Amino acid sequence: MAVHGNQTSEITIDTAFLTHVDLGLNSSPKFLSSRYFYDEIGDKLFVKIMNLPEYYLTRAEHEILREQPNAIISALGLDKDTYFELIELGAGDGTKTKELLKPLVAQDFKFDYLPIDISQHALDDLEENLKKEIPNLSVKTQQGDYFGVLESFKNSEHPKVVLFLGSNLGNMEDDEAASFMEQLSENLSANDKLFLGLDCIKPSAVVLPAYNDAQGVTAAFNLNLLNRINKEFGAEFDIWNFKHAPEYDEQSGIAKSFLVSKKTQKVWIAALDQHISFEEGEKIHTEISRKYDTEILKAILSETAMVIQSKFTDGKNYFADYLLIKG
Ligand code: AVJ
Repeated sequence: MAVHGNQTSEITIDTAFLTHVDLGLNSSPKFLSSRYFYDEIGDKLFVKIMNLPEYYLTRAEHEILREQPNAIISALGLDKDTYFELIELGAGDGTKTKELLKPLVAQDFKFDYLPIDISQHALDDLEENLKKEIPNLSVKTQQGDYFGVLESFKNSEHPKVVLFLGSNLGNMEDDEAASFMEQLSENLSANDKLFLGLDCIKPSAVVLPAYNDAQGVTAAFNLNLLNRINKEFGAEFDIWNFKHAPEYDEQSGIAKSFLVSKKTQKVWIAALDQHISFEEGEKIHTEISRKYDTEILKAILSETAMVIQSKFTDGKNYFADYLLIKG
């Protein structure tokens, strides 16, 4: 998986997370950020989500990478004699990426693969797996959040290809996504590439079930945020008093997930020395999963030096991988 939150033991308090909980639950309307979904349990639930019949995103993008690797590689316009860095933001388990790594190695391209993830554990697993499956691949893992690592790009004068897959950009509001892309663009050099995976705008009948699966895995994933607050901050959320409620606006292409209070209640959070009050039906906004089309992507890129060079889609046109080039 990709956008991991901080991995925190129960002894150390994640103060950034606590400050966020204080802010988000004392705001009106209430919110919590999806970046905190990914503790150990959240990571496991997300792996389950990727395998759900309703969650088409991962399968659609995997199909693109599995069926069009050579078209993608040729679009990257790489020179076989020039070393480059293949950087992946939020590498996760590398299942999809291997579809590109294998032919790149087989075709003798000169490159290092630099997967970046906030979770050292995920990186160690990935490195071990790649050693077995693609022994000739040079892997240099980097632990950290995207922004810290983006800065370090500047210190390297090698050509770069950045992978940002899985529609992880969709977890950002449009203004955040725009400034993220600006920052990324500023840290790249002319001709560097970004291969960006985005979920496409499509009917509600397809999108909503992906965020409201029959087995309730996505509900458990969303509710785990409250369990995490219980564990880390001595809170007393009873998750049975909340329900998972996703919404999707077909017009804008924005999916949002909420946790809705089933009744009027007060919840104690020890680390904040505070009760949080909820009315019946009151929502906590926990996630945005934006869907894109080319116009929306262009708007997000408008303040950057990045331009769209090509677009790859799956057979159902559910998902798109855009190849962007820094002008
Ligand atoms: C990992 C951000 C792409 O928004 O679709 C899956 C996370 N949330 N089910 C998404 C997620 C609920 C996922 N991303």
